[in-house]
Parts: sequence; C-alpha cells; structure tokens
Amino acid sequence: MVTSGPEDVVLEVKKSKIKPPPMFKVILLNDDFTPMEFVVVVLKTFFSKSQEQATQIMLKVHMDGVGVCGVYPNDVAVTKVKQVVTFAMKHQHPLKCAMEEI
Ligand code: TYC
Repeated sequence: MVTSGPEDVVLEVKKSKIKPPPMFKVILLNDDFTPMEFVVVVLKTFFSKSQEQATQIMLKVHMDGVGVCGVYPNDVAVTKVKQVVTFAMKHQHPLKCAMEEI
C-alpha cells in the first residue's frame, strides 16, 4: 500500500482577494453661527466623545475650518451624517457635516 508522506504536501502562499471595507471620516465644518456648546453636544451625543474630547474637536473645527469626528464603515458614516444634519436642522443651526473616504 502506498501512502503519501509530508514530502508530497505543497503549501501555496496565496494573496487574499478579500479587501478590508472602505472607511470614511465623518467631518464637521466650521460656520459663524452654530453655538460652540451645540457642537460639543453633537460630538458627545452622536460620536460618544467626552466633554474634553468634544471641546478639543470643536475648537479645532472653529480654528481650522474642519475636524474629524470619527472613522466608520460606509453605512455607519451615512447614518451619523444624517443624524447630525437632522439634529442641526431641528435646532435651526447651519452646522455642516459630511463624509470622506480615507
Ligand atoms: N465658529 C462657531 C462659533 O464661533 C463654532 C463652531 C465650531 C461652529 C465648530 C461649527 O463645526 C463647528 N460659534
């Protein structure tokens, strides 16, 4: 009887064709009218930031014009942008929120 030994085993190194999902930054844009405290509330409520983190991000947006709230897969980022836009509209603030692929 012939049995195959380990010398017959060929291991191929194959490149995985599975790509990680594309990721998106959710960003806030500065404007002259939305109160700073409102932006901090947005960051705490929808992006789970602490008071300190939210304040830092809000001030970065205020100074630089733009800041990152978080990085998420497409569906989560779309939902976050919708939630922020809806919340801002409800309170009659012109706060702009968008997403960008990284
Ligand atoms: N610039 C606003 C102000 O002075 C504050 C602000 C910060 C607005 C961040 C929007 O995304 C923003 N009241």
